[in-house]
Parts: sequence; C-alpha cells; structure tokens
Amino acid sequence: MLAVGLAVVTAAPAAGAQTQINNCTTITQPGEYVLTTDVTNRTVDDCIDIRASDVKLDGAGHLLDGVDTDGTVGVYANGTAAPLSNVAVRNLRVTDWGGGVRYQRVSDGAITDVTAASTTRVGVGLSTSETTWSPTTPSSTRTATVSSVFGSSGNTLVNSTVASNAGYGLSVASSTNNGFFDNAVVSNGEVGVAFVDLSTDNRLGGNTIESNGGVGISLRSSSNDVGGNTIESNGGAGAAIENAGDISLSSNVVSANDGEGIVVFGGNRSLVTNNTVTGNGRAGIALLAGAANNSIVNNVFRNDDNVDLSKRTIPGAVPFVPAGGPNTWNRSKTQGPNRAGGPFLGGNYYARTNGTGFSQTCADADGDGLCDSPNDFGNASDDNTDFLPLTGPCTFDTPGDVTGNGKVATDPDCDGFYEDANGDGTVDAVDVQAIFANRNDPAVADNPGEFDFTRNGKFNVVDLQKLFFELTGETRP
Ligand SMILES: [Ca+2]
Ligand SMILES: [Ca+2]
Ligand SMILES: [Ca+2]
Ligand SMILES: [Ca+2]
Repeated sequence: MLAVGLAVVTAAPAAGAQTQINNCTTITQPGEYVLTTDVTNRTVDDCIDIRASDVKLDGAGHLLDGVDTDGTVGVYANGTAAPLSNVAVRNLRVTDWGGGVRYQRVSDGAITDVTAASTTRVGVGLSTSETTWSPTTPSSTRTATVSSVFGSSGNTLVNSTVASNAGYGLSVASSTNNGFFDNAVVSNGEVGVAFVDLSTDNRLGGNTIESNGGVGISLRSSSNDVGGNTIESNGGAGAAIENAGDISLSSNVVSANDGEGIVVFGGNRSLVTNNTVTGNGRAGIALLAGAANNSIVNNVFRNDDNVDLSKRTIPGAVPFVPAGGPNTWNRSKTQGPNRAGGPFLGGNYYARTNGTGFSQTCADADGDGLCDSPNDFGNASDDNTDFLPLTGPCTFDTPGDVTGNGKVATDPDCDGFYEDANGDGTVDAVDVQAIFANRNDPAVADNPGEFDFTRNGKFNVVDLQKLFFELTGETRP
C-alpha cells in the first residue's frame, strides 16, 4: 500500500518534552507528541499509527485529512500486536478517512475535544478487532468479527464531535468499561452509536445523538448505562435495545425520531426510567420479540402512539415479530416529584398533542396526580399494565419563568402548549396578558413552539387571541 509522507518516530523524547510531528507517522515510543500543522489529503493506510503505551497526542486544533479511502484510519491506537494502555488524543480534527479514530485493544485511554467527520465508515471505533461491517449490509444482519478476547477498556471519549461519517458514528465492539460523555454524534449515515459483541459496562452520558440516518443508539450488548443524552431526529428509532438485557436507559430526551422513541426487542431486566419521549414517528416505546421483565417507570410519553405491544411485521425480517412478555410499568406510590413535574412517583405519563392520551383524560378524584384507574394499553391483561399512570399538569419541557414571579409556566393538559404562563395553576386572561407582555423575553421568545396555540408552526398574536377566546367562550370575530 501507499506510504507517501510516512515518517517513523523512533527516538524516545526527553522526559516532559513534546515531540513535534508535522505529518503522518508511526509512534513507537511513549511520550507527548504535538501536531504542528494541518495534514491534508494523505493517502497512507494509518496516518498516525500509535504502537506504544503512555502516549499523549495533542492535535493543537490541527486537521488530519485523508482522501476517503476505505480501510484507512486517521488515528489508530493499534494494540493488535500487543495491548496498549494510556493512549490519549486531544484537540484534533480528523476527516476523510475510512475510519476516523480507532482504538483497538487499548485500555485506560482518552479521546477528548476531537472531531471525527466525513469518514467512509465509522467516525470513532473502539474494538478488539477490525469489524467487518459493510455499508451495504442491512444493519440487522451485520456481524463484527472478533479475533481476540482482549477488548478496549477504561477509555473515555469526551467533548468530541463525531459527525457526517458515511457509516456509524461511534462503534463500540467487544469493549468494556468505557465512558462516552458530552459528545455530539450527529448526521452520520447509519447508526449513531452502537454497542455490539459483548460490549458491557460502558457508560454513555450527556451526549447529543442527532440526525443520524439509522437508529440513534443501538444497544446489542447487555449491561450498559445510557443516561442524560439528547436523542433527536434520527432516521430510525431513538434507542433500540436488541436482544440485550440489564440496560439502564434513564433521563434521556428522546424526540422526533422517525421510528419508535425506544424499542426493546427481546431481552429482559432493562430499566427504562425518567425519560422524556416525545414526537416520535412511531410508538414512544415498543416491546417486541418477547421482551420481558423490563421496568418502564416514570417516563413521559407524548407521541401519537405511546405504547406498542403488538405483534407486527418488519420489512425484510422475520414474518412477524411476537409481542413482548410481562413487564413492569409502575412502582408503588412514593413522594416525587415525577418526571412530568407532579408530586408523586408511580407509573408513566401518557399524553398526545391532541389531548386524548390516557393521562390527559383519566379521572383523578383525589388530585394526587395519579390516575384513579390503571392503563392496560387496551390488551386487558395485567402482563403489561401501568397501575399508577401519572396525570395532572406537566412542567417537564416548561419554557421557564415567564413573568418573573419565581414560578415556571405549566401545561395543565400536558399537550405541549403552556397556557398557564404564570404558573399559578389556573389558566385565565392574566396568563394571556403575561405571554403578550413578555413576548420579547427569552422564556417566550426562545420557546415559540410552547405558545403556538393555533399549532401552525408560528407564534404571534393570533395564538394569544385563540387562547383568549377559548377562555372567554367567545367566538372569534
Ligand atoms: Ca388519583
Ligand atoms: Ca396545554
Ligand atoms: Ca395562570
Ligand atoms: Ca401559531
């Protein structure tokens, strides 16, 4: 293969000194390295090929750029010959490789402030071995080949951007105990983030996983922790747990994905808690293929269809997918607040933007914010029944304190539109006046969708007129 521009760094640097590099290179000695210039249109296989432990590579904000050749890698921490540890890459932009950054059989490493973009396959990959994913193979039939029992473990990917790669954004294969925090995984061609091949005990937190072509997060390995992420506008489901168990999926915002918000396909003992799941193209959550003994508690669902327990067909797959088994949908009544903002913990909130969701229409005679009747999802079975559905006003996506009175605006019917602008628990003309008076303040101006009472995608005085006329019972002039 081509080796244009390849330099080999062989001398050990003086302790504490940084070795300057200005081209693709192979690093074979521990030490600190700094890139001193942009490196563009390189045709080597592995541009910065790290073959030593205890290496710090500082990109100094520079670019490492290839020519979109499959099989090439921008930064390759390559432990295939002997496992590596403590390899850190920071402050670097990596574009136009087959894979952007690959850690293979590396432990206790870090990738920080790195942008991996526009690769032909995977933006950032952690694995034991090169995967055999092909962009033309349907994701459901993909396998990754593992040639070693040694995974990549104890690594962190922090504050980095994995964007516009043709294949997966972030791929984690046969790798354990890694952490992925505060990254942006956006606009990749296929799955945003994938955990596959016995990748366990990883943590994915505080990331934005948005506008990827396929599933936002594909969890095909058990015992991973996914919390506090924003998972939006992906081409498939937001998060898919596929034949895996003991997953914690908590405190995520899962919205506007083309598929389901959350799919649990087979597997058991996962905890789906404290998530906000809104505006997804298919069900908020689907339990399929015998998925059983999972707990789905204290989530807010606001989708046209919130819960899918059906058997159904999937194009190109098995003739039909059997429904899920028994699952838990509530805990006992406990002091809250709950995810919707109400006073007690129980089950989940089931809303629809047209106001017909179970939680929006149920009776709550004692006013404790829990429905007086269970939600059995229409299947007349206790196998999947929420015995304590949440109800009452919502504040989970509140635009904040509109009037400066210290109270956030509330959404009495939880349809996503905040009529109770001053948060006093009632909707009246004072709220209409408050929205108008504060229309240029950030709480209103930055959240026009929450006040779009006409639901036409615009916020203007007509919205306030509509709310006012609804309150007064007058018909519009
Ligand atoms: Ca009640
Ligand atoms: Ca409302
Ligand atoms: Ca009010
Ligand atoms: Ca409007």
